[in-house]
Amino acid sequence: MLSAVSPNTDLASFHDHLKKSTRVLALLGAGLSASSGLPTFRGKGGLWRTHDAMSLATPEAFDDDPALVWQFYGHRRHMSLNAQPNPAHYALARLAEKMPGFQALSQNVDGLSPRANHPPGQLQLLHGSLFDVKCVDQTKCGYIEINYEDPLVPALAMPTGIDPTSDEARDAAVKSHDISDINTALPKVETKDLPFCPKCSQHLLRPGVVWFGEALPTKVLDNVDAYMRGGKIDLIMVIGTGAKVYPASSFIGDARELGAKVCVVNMDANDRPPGGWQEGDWFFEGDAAELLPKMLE
Ligand code: BV8
Repeated sequence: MLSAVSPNTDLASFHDHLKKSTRVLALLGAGLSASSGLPTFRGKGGLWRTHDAMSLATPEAFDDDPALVWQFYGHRRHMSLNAQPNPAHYALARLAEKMPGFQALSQNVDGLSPRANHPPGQLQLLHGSLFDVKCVDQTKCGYIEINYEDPLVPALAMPTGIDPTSDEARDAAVKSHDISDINTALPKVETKDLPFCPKCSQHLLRPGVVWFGEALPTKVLDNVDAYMRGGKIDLIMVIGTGAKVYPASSFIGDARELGAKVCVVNMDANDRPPGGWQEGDWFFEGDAAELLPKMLE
């Protein structure tokens, strides 16, 4: 059912409200990094078209085929390291410097907000980071490292010459391999060539991201909880996200209950907040990289 309310698109009224605000949240999604050249989950995912990215972002997928999942994450590490933060990442980092009561809640694992020097105390990485690498055994071993190596191990090196996200990679796979699986554009990787834990040397290392079915990091949830308990919230910006993933999407309703007005920044007018538009919401349609510097100046 489409909500009867239609959102405000007037930038001056948004600026007025932001100027009077002291406690502001921003829920960030893959659309924030789209202009940095990183594919969104729902968009054309390049090489991973034949795999729904969500189906690879699970513990079961890793148990079932750790090499394929590591190729997926090795590829995303490669793309993220070769991408640059865009003006939207910088605009949010500048807002954090000016407004101590601003917190960014990012669903992104691409490392671009930290590389835009977003103050770490004002950035909650809800779903971890591609550059945290940890032992699969976090109960007994618990090893974790921050690692920007590309490739992480030689077996995960991107094939030189062809950009694996390009159509020629797809054509190459179609021409030279079984066309049932586009991922044959990448060489077959054996488990023995995947990264193993240097501490316990028994288990594989895994990407330090939160997979579907896994709990978000306790520390991060505690930080969000403490922020929510800090009193009235003036505004939550919902930037470049379909807000379909829980519990991240639930923070929008939580903020509304604490008085926040909602401002959506999205390329797609259909990606409205959960529960639809409410009186006083803003919607700015377009590329976050274009809009945010204007909105937050
Ligand atoms: C948990 C890290 C419990 C990995 C990610 C049924 C109903 C409700 C919930 C569930 C359910 N079944 C299961 C669940 C729970 C599940 C969930 O929500 N599933 C969804 C699919 C329904 N959630 C979980 O499993 C979470 N854990 O619940 O744990 C628990 C508790 C205790 C103990 C044990 C367990 C964990 C969820 C975290 C999953 N990990 N990422 C990785 O990245 O590989 S989620 C991943 O997908 C992203 O991080 C992000 O959150 C999500 C993708 O969403 P978006 O960021 O919105 O990206 P998307 O491509 O979808 O959209 C892009 C948007 O940008 C679009 O709107 C587009 O229009 C816009 N856009 C594009 N370009 C631009 C733009 N906007 C502006 N400018 C542009 N240029």
